[in-house]
Amino acid sequence: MALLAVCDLHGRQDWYRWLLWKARRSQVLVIAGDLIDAKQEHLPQIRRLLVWIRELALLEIPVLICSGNHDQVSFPVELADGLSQDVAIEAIRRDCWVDVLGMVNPHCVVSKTRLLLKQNLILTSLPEEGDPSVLEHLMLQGALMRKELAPGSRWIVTRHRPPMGFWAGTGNWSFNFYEHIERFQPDFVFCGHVHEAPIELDRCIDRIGASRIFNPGCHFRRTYPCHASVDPVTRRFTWIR
Ligand SMILES: [Mn+2]
Repeated sequence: MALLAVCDLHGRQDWYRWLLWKARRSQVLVIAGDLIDAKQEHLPQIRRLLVWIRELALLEIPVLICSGNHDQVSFPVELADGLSQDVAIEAIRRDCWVDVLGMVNPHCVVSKTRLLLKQNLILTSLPEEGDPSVLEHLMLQGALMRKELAPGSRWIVTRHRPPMGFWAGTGNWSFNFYEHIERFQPDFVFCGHVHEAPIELDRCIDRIGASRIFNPGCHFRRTYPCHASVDPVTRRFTWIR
């Protein structure tokens, strides 16, 4: 099985096209936040992403996505017309537009924990902003699923900001990601946010106990995004930057 992980796509259309092509040969796709670039106009970027996530849905592969600091914008009401009424109402109600991706693509996991029995995977998406108790709940759900429902499955968590002390990751509020990784020991954690750190360190992986922490990094001059390809069973990985 091949899991493909990227982060910090910042609305780059060439990178999203590459990803759609690459996803055909992957079993799981992880995008660790900053899907759009907040410094550019939001509406066209989100509109293109809605088209993209529907194209990806046709491949029927599981996609794990979390929001990043650049994604902290409301769902533009202009886009509600393209959604069913239920989804449109829910989309406008939510604080973050990224959750909408999980509503239009049934294979996309955003801001929740889901067990995929067939793939033997547990996927947890931790949003960039939110009540720390909600994030803790998502981690508890994953830990319980692994213990009670699917022992032997691989648990994959994504959150945009790395845990404190890793790739200059910082706790921006009271949810201490490091402590939660140490406590629950998910198999894999995918982060982003600190674009240059892995490239400067020449290393995209770190550890907290039995957990492997990845940050693929971001290199704007490339025609493809920095990415890590990981086998969740053997833990073997390749990193292209
Ligand atoms: Mn970023």
